[in-house]
Amino acid sequence: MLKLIIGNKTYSSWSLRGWLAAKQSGLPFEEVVVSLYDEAWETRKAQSDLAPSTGKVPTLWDGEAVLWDSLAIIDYLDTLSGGAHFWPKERPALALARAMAAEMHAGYMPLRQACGMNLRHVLPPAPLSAEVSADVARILQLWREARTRFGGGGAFLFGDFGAADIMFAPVVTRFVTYSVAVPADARTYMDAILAHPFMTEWTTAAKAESWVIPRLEPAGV
Ligand SMILES: N[C@@H](CCC(=O)N[C@@H](CS)C(=O)NCC(=O)O)C(=O)O
Repeated sequence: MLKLIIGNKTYSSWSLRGWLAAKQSGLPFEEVVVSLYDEAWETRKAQSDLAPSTGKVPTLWDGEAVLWDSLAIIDYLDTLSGGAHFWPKERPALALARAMAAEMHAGYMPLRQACGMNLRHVLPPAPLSAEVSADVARILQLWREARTRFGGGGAFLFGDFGAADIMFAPVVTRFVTYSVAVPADARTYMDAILAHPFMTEWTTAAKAESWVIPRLEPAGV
């Protein structure tokens, strides 16, 4: 059976992407949660199941095959599950979905640094830097473009839940955590993500965690 190693569900945005991909594949998998950055972490990350990724999660084992990195995991599981669960079929939609997923994977550093994923809090609105605001504006523009051109009346970016939604799901939770102001169409999309059964399963499990990683907690809370 597949084995997916992930970090704390409260904090680990890349793990959420890998886990959503495993769920979306429909394939059975064993889930192993490791507690990131605690006193045992340096030892834990050197163990044989995490050594290939140098301790990065998500890490996916498929027998002797191992891969890490959320986007690589999505593509591997897409292949393994028959190619029908992750990407839109039509080329213009496929092109935008792939470009959006890649842009998310490689970019938005100001947003990612200023607004780490933390499912424990909804913080009062606070001013965003110009760089973070630019990331937010770009994401909202891409969501609107995908849904307008290719949403086809479905609830997600390209109609059905897929790889692009998986990549942006932790952005949705960040917008909630940091009370980022969004227009109504974005809020509708965010609500669909938050209500997706995979997301409610993850957030319920996150709420049951007791780990606290001080450096990932907002100041003054
Ligand atoms: N590019 C990777 C990023 C993975 C990553 O940085 N994961 C973080 C947790 S969210 C991690 O493994 N941190 C542990 C460490 O760096 O020691 C992906 O797409 O999966």
